[in-house]
Amino acid sequence: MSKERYIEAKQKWAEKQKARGVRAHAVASAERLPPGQKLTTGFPVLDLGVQPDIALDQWRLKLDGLVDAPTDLSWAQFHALPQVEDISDFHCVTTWSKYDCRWGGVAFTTLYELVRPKPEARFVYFTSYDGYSTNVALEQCLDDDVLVATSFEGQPITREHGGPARVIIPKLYAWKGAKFVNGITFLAEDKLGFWEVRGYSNTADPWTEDRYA
Ligand SMILES: Nc1nc2c(c(=O)[nH]1)N[C@H]1C(S)=C(S)[C@@H](COP(=O)(O)O)O[C@H]1N2
Ligand SMILES: [Mo]
Repeated sequence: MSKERYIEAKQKWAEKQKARGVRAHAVASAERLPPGQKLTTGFPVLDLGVQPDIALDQWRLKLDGLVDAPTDLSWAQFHALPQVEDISDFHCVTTWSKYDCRWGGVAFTTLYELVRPKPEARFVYFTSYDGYSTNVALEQCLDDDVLVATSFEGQPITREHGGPARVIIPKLYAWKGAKFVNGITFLAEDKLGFWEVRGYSNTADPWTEDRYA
């Protein structure tokens, strides 16, 4: 199941590379704003009141759990992986949306190739330097637009917006994307994250206003 998703994401990337420079927008749809959302041109900050200050030479991204090749990447090792840029829309559950965010970093599919999850891995649990966590089905992480991003609009992601690195999962409400990310664990069983144990929806689909469980 996740194998098919993975192949689909790789195909979409091939098409996107071809269209580079031609397509200016993330989605060329008139119905682009999910129900109950308001468009913002600013960029609000949402966090737990802590914005950890991580020196790049201290930064690590640990990938573990049900994988053949667990690893602990340094900043240099992370940047030695293929880097991509992608433009996507951002939807926060508190009802603001932001269009055409240009994120740069490593595609989730690249990390998937690197660690080779075992067939029984079906869920992903993300952890962060501020104590945050969130969980997503592996299949949803295997969309082509899912990134571990280190740049926004061509600049390093600022600390308030989750730098050095944050997860971007455009098709889900933004709490599913961990800022200050430091761990990605592949699991057989789902494990609820910070907001998911506090009543937020586990599936978080903006198009069905799947906000709270
Ligand atoms: N580590 C961490 N990641 C996080 C959060 C957080 O508090 N800590 N908040 C989430 C929520 S609710 C949203 S809407 C987005 C906000 O990202 P922004 O502050 O860049 O707008 O980050 C998500 N990821
Ligand atoms: Mo949010």
